[in-house]
Amino acid sequence: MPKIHYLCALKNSNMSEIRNIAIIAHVDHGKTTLVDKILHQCNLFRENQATGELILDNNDLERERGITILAKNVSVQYKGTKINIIDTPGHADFGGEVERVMNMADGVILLVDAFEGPMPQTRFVLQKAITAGKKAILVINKVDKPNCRPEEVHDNVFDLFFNLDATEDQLDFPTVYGSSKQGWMSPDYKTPTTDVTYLLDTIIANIPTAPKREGTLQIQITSLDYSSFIGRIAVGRIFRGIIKENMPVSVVKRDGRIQKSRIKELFIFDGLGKIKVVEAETGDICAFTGIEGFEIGDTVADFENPEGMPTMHIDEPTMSMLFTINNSPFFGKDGKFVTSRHLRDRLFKELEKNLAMRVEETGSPDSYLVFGRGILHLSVLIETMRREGYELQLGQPQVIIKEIDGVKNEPIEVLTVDVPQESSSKVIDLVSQRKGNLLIMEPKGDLTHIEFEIPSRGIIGLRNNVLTATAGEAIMAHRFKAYEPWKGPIPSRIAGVLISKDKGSAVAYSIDKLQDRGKFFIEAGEEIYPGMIIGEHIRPDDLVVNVCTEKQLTNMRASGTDDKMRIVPKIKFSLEEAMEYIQGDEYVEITPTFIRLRKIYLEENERKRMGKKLEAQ
Ligand SMILES: Nc1nc2c(ncn2[C@@H]2O[C@H](COP(=O)(O)OP(=O)(O)OP(=O)(O)O)[C@@H](O)[C@H]2O)c(=O)[nH]1
Ligand SMILES: [Mg+2]
Repeated sequence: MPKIHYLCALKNSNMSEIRNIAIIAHVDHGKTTLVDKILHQCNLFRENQATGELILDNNDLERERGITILAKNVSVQYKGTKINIIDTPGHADFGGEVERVMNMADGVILLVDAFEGPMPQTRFVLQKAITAGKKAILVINKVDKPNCRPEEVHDNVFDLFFNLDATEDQLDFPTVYGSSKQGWMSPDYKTPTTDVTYLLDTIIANIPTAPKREGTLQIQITSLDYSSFIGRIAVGRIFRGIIKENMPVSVVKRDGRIQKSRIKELFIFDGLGKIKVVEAETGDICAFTGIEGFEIGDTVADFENPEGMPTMHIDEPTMSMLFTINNSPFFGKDGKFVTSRHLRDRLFKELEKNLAMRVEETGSPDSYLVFGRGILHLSVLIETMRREGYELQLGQPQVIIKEIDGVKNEPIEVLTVDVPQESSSKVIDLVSQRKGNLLIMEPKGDLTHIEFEIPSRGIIGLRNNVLTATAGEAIMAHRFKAYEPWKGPIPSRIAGVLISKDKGSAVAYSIDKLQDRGKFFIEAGEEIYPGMIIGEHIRPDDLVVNVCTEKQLTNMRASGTDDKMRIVPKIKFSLEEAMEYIQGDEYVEITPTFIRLRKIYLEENERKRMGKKLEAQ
């Protein structure tokens, strides 16, 4: 969370011109890098401030993963104009956030990687921008990359605008070429410049000035900032009128109800942070406290004569997972927060700031159904909870099925895979098994670009298989398309698992003996318990194995034979991989230091009984 500077500026020093622009793109195309460079160049870094890369991706998870999770506002002064820039996340799970925050902008920078070209999320965000009537500037980024193809990518993007029904005016977009990483933007990719001023000038020349609307106050709360000290801070663009600190206002809720309230503190964006102000003018983007229990989409309006603004669309969750307390034999060994009360409080607290998340009670006080926008959206919460010291268990992720006109419908996604030509048939096989339909197959540089339509169910767990089949070379991206009638059963995980019979420490000798039965997820010395999943079986059924037995030391040469052991390194799952791996009768056990897989029923007889029961149903 950027630091708030408590400078009391009387008024925004520059009352004349404001430009509001959102920067949108597919994941990893370089948005945050570009915004950082713009900030850098507009000289916002005082000498003692860290000037490392990607200062904007400021929470731990964002930094570690190199992705943006939350949209962020920054602001620079350039040639006497204030430019508010909204950096958005590129991952499909956060697409709803992009659509929403775009409401605060009068134009967008569409960033496209000069090698990859338009990807599924490029199409999605551009579609939203075009429909919302925004003017765009195309930035073809990463032209420093070898094998990049800026001209071809430019033509592809033009076709995309055309196919998305852009107006004549929108089709007439300016194009800027450059390298965010190297910090330059230019009209021509063959002639690098030394800075990003060409882009800033293009913004000033092409993005309309924020209109100054006279009249009573109207701000729609579009996003929120969260501070552990202040709590929730509303963020929105002043559509009409001016806003002042301590001003009495009326809040028009989504359902039309009106709530009297008062603005407390008021901030505008400045560089990476915010500054406290006494008033802010029409067209600017501001943040404020004082409105109790606000919701996204609420309009903050005149105290006497409130006028609401049209409600905005908020994305529905697409996936759910059962979160339950840890009841494995190792519960409480690692975490600080382990009870159902802890879990409940933490999940409901999350709802205050996580806009696309929902939590539902189940029949049991130990379990909650958590609804989110996809695996990444849910895993970000889980990873955060681990770091805070929680232990919990997760059930298999489920896509949300809808009944439409009496017919069972499921979410369908567009999936693109870029892969070396020789691996393309393997990818097509894997995707077809999961009810994917091939739409397009064409060359892209020295790769083959393949596009499919596939049920969301089929994508869960697919990435791992595709990467294995292509020696890690495939680049995959997917994006929700629509709900369509149920496509029928999809084969689940093909392999069975190896399940531990005993409690204790895994022994190298025993693991070694079982290596022909499958691949292990544990290594010697790891503590395991009965019912824990310790490997993948080479056959489709599950196998209970004992890996806690030491070799019987019958003679002195025993240690010599141990030297011959060549244990294949264990398969280490990331959190997301674990979430995608498990089946309906399994859990992922999460603690601050461990990710373990287990059967829900730890005891073999019970497992069999419950399995038969399920089959009978
Ligand atoms: N070669 C090259 N790499 C770049 C360039 N711009 C960004 N990158 C790299 O691309 C990766 C992604 O950059 P980010 O700026 O985090 O991308 P982003 O679009 O903000 O990603 P999300 O927020 O996750 O959607 C980083 O490793 C950058 O260093 C560029 O111009 N050239
Ligand atoms: Mg980013």
